[in-house]
Amino acid sequence: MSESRRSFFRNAAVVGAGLMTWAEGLRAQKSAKPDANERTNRARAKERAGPSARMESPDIGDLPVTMDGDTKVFHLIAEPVKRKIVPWKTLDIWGYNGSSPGPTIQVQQGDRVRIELENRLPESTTMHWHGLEVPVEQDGVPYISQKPIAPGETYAYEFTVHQEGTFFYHAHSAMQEMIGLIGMFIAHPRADHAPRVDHDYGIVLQEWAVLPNSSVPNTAGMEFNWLTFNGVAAPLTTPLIARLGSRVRLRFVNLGMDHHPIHLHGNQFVITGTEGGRAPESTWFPGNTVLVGVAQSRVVEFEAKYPGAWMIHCHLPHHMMNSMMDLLRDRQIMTADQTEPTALSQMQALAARAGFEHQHPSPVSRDAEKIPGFPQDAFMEMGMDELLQKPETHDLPKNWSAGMMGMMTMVRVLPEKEFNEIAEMKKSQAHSEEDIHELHHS
Ligand SMILES: [Cu+2]
Repeated sequence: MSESRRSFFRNAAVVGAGLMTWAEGLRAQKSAKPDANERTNRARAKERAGPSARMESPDIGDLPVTMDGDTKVFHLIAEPVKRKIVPWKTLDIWGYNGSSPGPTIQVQQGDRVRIELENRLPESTTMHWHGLEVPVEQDGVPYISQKPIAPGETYAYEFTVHQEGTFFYHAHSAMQEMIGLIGMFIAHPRADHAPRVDHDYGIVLQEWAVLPNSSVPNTAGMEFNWLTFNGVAAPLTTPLIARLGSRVRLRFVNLGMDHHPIHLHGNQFVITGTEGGRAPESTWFPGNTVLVGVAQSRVVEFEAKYPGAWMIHCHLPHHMMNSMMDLLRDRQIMTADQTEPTALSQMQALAARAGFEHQHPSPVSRDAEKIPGFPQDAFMEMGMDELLQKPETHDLPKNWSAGMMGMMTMVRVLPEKEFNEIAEMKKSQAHSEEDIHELHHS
């Protein structure tokens, strides 16, 4: 019996009522005449033995858990953090445990959880469990369901997670949300959803209004100029890796001022879940763009049938670019530089902060500056492959980073050999990081 089945039966024994519902559901499913899709799905599910994929949130980690009897205990620290969002720009924002978004909390449906929230902010805060059905005194609304948690205080939230799905946690005050106090809260179902997925990725969408040469977002401003996936803008976003022939789940969570139409290249997906949990299969329809509204979660799944590096990005044009507001002087009075030498020197000024040499990779015509409207994207591409080396970017085409900006990442669908190569690199990187950690602590 697989581990997940075993733990399911353990849980089921505790909540007998849950078992009944599940067993009835299973019987109902069996008695219905399977259509071709279902047969394929079942065949596929059979091939996919072994433990279910744990959700990965690239560029942010998981919050560690300890046990107190049967209760899962998490310790969240609300605090100011420095977040490098692109190699040449670091923001002063607020987050949890050194990260914004905060580390991901992953639990199993049915778990009893306690989250100790330590407030190291200079002001009061509370925590709201977005989408979770918790007793009202755990709801995290200042003055209404609890007293605000003062700076220096720790407050414990405790509840049982009877749902499954893609939820999130956030401070329940507008400005604190906008300066980064948010994280994902994933509740895995007691029994795996069918069809099983092989890869499961979570992404938090955020936006920031940062004035020129400032590092602190203006949380009252509406001029959003930095758009991030999991707290980083492309090309710093870590590509998602998927094995060719696998089934991939992507979960998007939005807590900003704008709705984001997230588009996947070269594939069709179905929306299999929302901030309310799993959607019935009868509601699934194909698409390749999902609108992730403010305060919503959207979960999509697709079969990774086509090898390649497939973009995933917000399709609002202004959300597919990085801010050039730090280039002062003439950029303030004209749309962009029109001559190559001045454009190059401006871009080099930015590049110098991160320590790389800027060479714009795409040619322009000789009479370009005589054409009204020029330039549009001509000088905006910044190739910095060498600063972005990690297993997930291994072997991408030269200058790949010049094509990536803003709310953008990619899913790299890789044949067995390439997939395993990168998986091995990730594993040995994780080990060497552990070694470094050991060294520092021995
Ligand atoms: Cu967007």
